[in-house]
Parts: sequence; C-alpha cells; structure tokens
Amino acid sequence: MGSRSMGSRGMARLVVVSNRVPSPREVSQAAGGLTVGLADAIKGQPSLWFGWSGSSTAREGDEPVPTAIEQNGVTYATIDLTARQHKGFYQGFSNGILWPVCHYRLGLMQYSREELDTYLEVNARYARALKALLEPDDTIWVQDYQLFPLGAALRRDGVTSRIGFFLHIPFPPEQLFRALPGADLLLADLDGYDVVGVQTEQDAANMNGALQAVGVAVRAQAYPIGIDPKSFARQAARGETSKEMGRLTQALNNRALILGVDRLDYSKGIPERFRGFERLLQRFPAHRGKVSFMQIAPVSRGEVAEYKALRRQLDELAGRINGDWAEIDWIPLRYITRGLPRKVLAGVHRRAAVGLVTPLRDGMNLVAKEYVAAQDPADPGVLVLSRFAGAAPELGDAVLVNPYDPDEIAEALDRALTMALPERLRRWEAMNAAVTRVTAASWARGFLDVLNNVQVRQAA
Ligand code: GDG
Repeated sequence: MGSRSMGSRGMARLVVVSNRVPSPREVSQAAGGLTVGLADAIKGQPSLWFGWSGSSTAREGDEPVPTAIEQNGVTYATIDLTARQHKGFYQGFSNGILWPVCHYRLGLMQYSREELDTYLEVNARYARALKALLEPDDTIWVQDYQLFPLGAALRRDGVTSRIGFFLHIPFPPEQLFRALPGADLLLADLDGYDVVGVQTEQDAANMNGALQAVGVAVRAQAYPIGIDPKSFARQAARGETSKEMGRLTQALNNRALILGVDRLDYSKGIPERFRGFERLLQRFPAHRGKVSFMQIAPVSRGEVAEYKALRRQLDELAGRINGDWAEIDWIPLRYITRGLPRKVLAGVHRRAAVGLVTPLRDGMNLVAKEYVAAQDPADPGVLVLSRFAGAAPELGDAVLVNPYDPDEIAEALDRALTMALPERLRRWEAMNAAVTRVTAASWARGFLDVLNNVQVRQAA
C-alpha cells in the first residue's frame, strides 16, 4: 500500500470509527456494503473498530470507559451513552435533523439548539475515549453523518495522525445545507480531516461549494461505494433452490415479480412507488392479474415521528391498493415490514423480472447494485432506477425515472415488463460491468491509499 508509514507494530494500524460497531460475527459474515468494504480493509492488518455500544445506560457525569474485545487481530472497542445523549445525538440531531437536510428535505427537519449541542458533546466524548486508545502511527477513518465533527474534536485533543472522513449519504447544495443552523460549524470542523470522501461527483461539487463559501480549505472527492458482487451472485444462484423459493414460485403462479427492497425510510420514495404501481394497473390493463409487486421494507428508526407517520401512510396505501385491485385469486401488492435473511433476499432478487429502486434521494443505494449482481446472466431482469440515486451515474443502462412522477414509474414498469431478451442482455451486461468494476473492497482500498499517502500533520 504505497508509502504507508511503519510504526512500532510494523504496519500502521487502521482505526475505523462508526456510530455503530458491528460484532465480530457480523464482520466475518459481512453482508452489507459498508461492513463488507471495511471488513475487507481491516483483514490482514492490525485494526481497531471504535464506536457506540448500542447501550444508553451510562450515567450523567461519568467519563466513558471503552469496553474492548479482540478477535482475529481486530479490537472492537465501544462506549455507552446516557439516555439523554442517545436521544439528542442519535434520534435528534443525526436522524431528525441531519438526515432530512442531507436528503434535500429541509421541511422535515425538526431543528433544536439543544440537540445540536448534544451532537457536539457526544462527538467530543467519542474523541476523548478514542484518544486514550490511539497509537502514534494509527490511520483513522471516520464514517458518516453522525460524526462530522469527530476529526476536529480529535485535533483539539492533540491528535496528529492521518484522519479521513467518508459521508455515506448525499450532500445537498450549499444554500440548502447552510439553512441548517450550525451548518457552518460542521463545515469548519471538516478541516480536521486530511481526506474527505463522498459518494458522487455531484455530492463533491455540492460540498466543495459549501466549503468554499465558508472559507474552509479541505476539499471533498468522490469515492463511490460498491458491493461484493461475486458473493451476492453466488448467494442468489444458491438461493434459487431453497425452500422459500419453492414457496415463492407457488405463490407467484407464473406471474412476473416486481421487487422493492428498502429500509422503511422516507428517502426511499416508497409511497410514490406504490402509486406508480397503481398507475401501471390503471393505465396498462394487460398487466392486471399478471404481475405481483413485492415490497420488503424492514422497519427502521421506528422511534422517530416521521418514520411512524410513513409507516401509517404505507399501511393505508397498501391496504387501499389491494382493496381496489385484488381479485379472488390475485393480490397485486405484497408488503412486508420485516427483514428477510440475506440468502433468501438474494434468491428473490434473482427471481424478480423487475428491480424497482426509486429513492427520492440516496447516497448510493446498494440494493440497485445487488439486484444487478443477482441476475441470471442468460435471462436477466430489468432495473428501474431513480435518477436521484447515487448509483444512477454508474448504472445509466437501467430504465431511469423521476421518482416523483407515478406516471413515469408506470411507463418504465410497462417497458421493463415487456422488454425483449436482447435489450435486457445488453443493458444488464453494461450494468454488471459497472457493479464488478467498483466493489466494496476496491472502494475501501481506494480511499485508504489516498489517506495513507497524505503528509502527517505536525504537532501544534
Ligand atoms: C446508506 C445510504 C448507501 C435491506 N433489506 C434487507 C436487507 N437490506 C440490505 C440491502 C443493502 C442494505 O440493507 C441497504 O443499503 P442501501 O445502500 O440500499 O441503503 P441505506 O441503508 O440507506 O445505506 C446509502 C449506503 O449507506 C452505503 O454507503 O448506499 O445511500 O443511505 O445491502 O440488501 N438485508 C437483509 N434483509 C432485508 O430484508 N438481509
């Protein structure tokens, strides 16, 4: 890895910081893109993974003492938060304020000065606890929007190591981001990092516009994240012969499957997608009784008000669409608010004639890439993809749609369901090449190569 500096332990140690720390088991069976990429990066080198334990039972006023376990050369160290900190930092500022703003939804932000203060307080708490665990040659890689200020907090505590930051979610245009009270503070704190990564060129342009506007020197660069396509394809092929797939075959009864898979989140455009499916039934009667739309939407952040409201809205919409359109032997929409095991999910992707991925805004969207990887190369399905997913620039051979327009979704669905094999093959081959080119592992390697080659800062 280039001119990586050598420390007392030989190779420089990699320190990953993320809000949630996966268990050693999750890392060894890494399924999601982030965990796959990072698991690959920490493999074969001494590493520390640091973050929140998932427990909010710490007592006010106590300094956090990290709990550490070591497995296969990786140390997993976590700290607890107090109930107040968890609420203000995680539910409040991270998910109730930063998440909507970064997804271009200022109107959904429930700003509170107190929550901003708690967010900064928790980042400072993380920095203090982490500093005690650091070695001089560590390379630190901070993940995502919960931790914008962590680098600067570490610098204030005297840390001079290389520190990188990767934002997994979109970064909106300058004017939009800076409507958030405290935005300039967060932007200024990005200067604590040596390398700042975002998903797309658009995010980089937006963030650099904002950094420039507030006179901060650091610049963002695009490092699009990927999946582990080989392993997902293998799981999908294997999943085909599973018991669950037999049940699905029976339930489908030769109908074409349209599939949506998303955390139940308002950024994913699920109500708009339901309406698009309904428009398909209204405007293209040939598909009535011939298609089945399955939406898997595991509940997420169920304690945040906006997410509760979304769930109610979807319950109602799904019930109404099925009530209006079902026949005695046909249910148009299957809506499941629980997660499926990964290997079943991979098999379902492969079975689906159409992957319907219509976020209103998304950092990348790994589901789109997983749908592509899961297809049968001899008879691939069609991906219908939102123009506003970070994956869209790489997956230009999908049928691209504006997710706000149910009619456009309906037209794209009709086109996908009737597309002839040669066109499906041509589109899939181009998309599969893109999904194979940039993987989770190459993403992590690409970022760390740049980070490990920056000049280490001098002690102040
Ligand atoms: C954030 C950004 C960015 C979903 N349902 C089930 C299940 N999943 C898995 C998917 C996929 C993952 O969860 C979701 O990843 P996405 O990328 O689609 O979306 P976010 O969770 O919002 O992730 C996003 C990502 O970070 C990485 O940088 O791409 O833009 O928002 O892997 O397959 N997995 C299983 N059962 C389910 O029911 N097993």
